[in-house]
Amino acid sequence: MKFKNILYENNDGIALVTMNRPEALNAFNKETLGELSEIIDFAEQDASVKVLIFTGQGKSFIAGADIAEMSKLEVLEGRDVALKGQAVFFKVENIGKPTIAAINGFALGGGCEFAMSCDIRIASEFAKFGQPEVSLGIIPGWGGTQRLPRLIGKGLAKYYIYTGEIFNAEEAYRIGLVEKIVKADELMTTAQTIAKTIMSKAPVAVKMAKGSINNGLSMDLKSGVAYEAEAYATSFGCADRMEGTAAFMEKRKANFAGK
Ligand code: CO8
Repeated sequence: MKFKNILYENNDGIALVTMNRPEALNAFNKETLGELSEIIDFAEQDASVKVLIFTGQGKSFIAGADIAEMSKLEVLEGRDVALKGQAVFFKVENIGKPTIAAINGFALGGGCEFAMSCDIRIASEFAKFGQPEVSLGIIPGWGGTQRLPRLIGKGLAKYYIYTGEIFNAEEAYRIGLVEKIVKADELMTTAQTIAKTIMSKAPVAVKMAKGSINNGLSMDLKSGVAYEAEAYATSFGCADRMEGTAAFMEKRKANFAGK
């Protein structure tokens, strides 16, 4: 698949999605958002794609929304772009396959919001994070006011959103915004190792776990665990459950068919 601002390749089931507008630090313009949306639709349908890894070309992951483009928008156009980005990030969050953000550099504003829509975030030691929108006279509009407090808690989210402070990978790890920090030259191999580990597990079980976590987080606890029981039952009815338990009993490696 060929796009103007994003590189896409499928390496043995791992879709590598590289934001490729380094001259603008991979900022999201409308065109790039459209391309990302197409990629998610495509990867969802392509059964050969098992896991997606997102990263950025050059020194940035994604430096946010394209400020030059944003500065020309009327109020209602701004609202439309906010809604469009939110819809695309919902798609990213809810694709039925695991997603990993391999954050190589700046993950600011919309770039941080995008990373938060992925399932797992790993950061290079040189990554930088922040929601600096208030410096531009706006607030995060692609889910930042909602996903950041869900990930790091209300107080810290307010601190970083009100101050616009840019912080490093160590702080991102300390507050739970990223799951791992690695040396810059180990970022992609670490992301691939995580992807391969997930791929060795029962695919339907992983998909059910994702749905259960994502859906449960917008429910009260009782409804969430009820949802979990149904997702559990789905995994229990799969051939993969028979294979997984048989492999354990027979002391061999499971060979999951994803059914
Ligand atoms: N948009 C457009 N261009 C950008 C962006 C951006 N977000 N970030 C960097 N660039 C461009 C620069 O303009 C520059 O271009 P040029 O070479 O033509 O002058 C090039 O990328 C390189 O950038 P710098 O020279 O600034 O690089 P530095 O290493 O000196 O600085 C920084 C790097 C600190 C990342 C700096 O570029 C910066 O502060 N960028 C802006 C970060 C930011 O504020 N992001 C948040 C944007 S707002 C947002 O994301 C809201 C999302 C919700 C939108 C809702 C709908 C509208």
